[in-house]
Amino acid sequence: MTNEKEYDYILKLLIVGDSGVGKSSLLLRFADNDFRERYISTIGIDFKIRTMDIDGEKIRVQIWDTAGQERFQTITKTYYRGTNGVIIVYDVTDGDSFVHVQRWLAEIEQNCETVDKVIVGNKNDCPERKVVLTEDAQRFADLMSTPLFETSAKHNTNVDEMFMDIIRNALRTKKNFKSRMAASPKKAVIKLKKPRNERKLKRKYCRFYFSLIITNRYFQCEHV
Ligand SMILES: Nc1nc2c(ncn2[C@@H]2O[C@H](COP(=O)(O)OP(=O)(O)OP(=O)(O)O)[C@@H](O)[C@H]2O)c(=O)[nH]1
Ligand SMILES: [Mg+2]
Repeated sequence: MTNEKEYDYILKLLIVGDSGVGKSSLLLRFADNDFRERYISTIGIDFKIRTMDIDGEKIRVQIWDTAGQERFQTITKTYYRGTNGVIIVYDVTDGDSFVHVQRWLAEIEQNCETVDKVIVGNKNDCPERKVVLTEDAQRFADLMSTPLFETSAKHNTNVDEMFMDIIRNALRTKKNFKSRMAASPKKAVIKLKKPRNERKLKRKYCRFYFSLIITNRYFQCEHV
């Protein structure tokens, strides 16, 4: 048995994007430095864990690899909760997968509170087949205020750089949030206003009781 702390921070990342863009391949390259030509579509969800040292701290990163197929979308949605970073992948040789990035971003917006994002153009290893130009992708990423990386899981280009960028950003956000919470715990308390209807109803009941008292007094007076 060891007393050593297993990790200082835990981060949860999610990889989303259309089917076949190379989500699982990116994860396989980052976690195991491996690549497979054969396409085996992910069923539901899969995940890998990597523990790393960043600036002297142990960071445990859980990376959830979702299935791009439409029929798994309901399952995917349940995994957004508690996510620190989302990697949105498209295929630079498939224009539709790039167009759909906007849809993935909207889904993240709907399902996550505070989350760091990165847009990734994968399969950037065959210039003849490339249809999504870097400048168009960069313009879109700038518009969305999201970093862009072009990668190749096959040639191992930019994969580590992309993962380390989102991990560092998500870690910074998590630390900032923690220190803000520690500095002003009171600010974290959310005061809920009573719904208007409930207040109206209360006022109505008060008036009703008041008129009962008045009527009662009146009757008592009459009887005397
Ligand atoms: N040329 C090239 N092929 C790639 C690259 N990354 C993945 N592929 C191939 O693309 C196919 C699909 O890759 P996957 O990683 O399974 O795709 P996915 O996004 O996980 O697909 P789903 O699980 O169905 O959502 C496989 O045949 C991979 O070998 C890449 O960087 N370059
Ligand atoms: Mg997959």
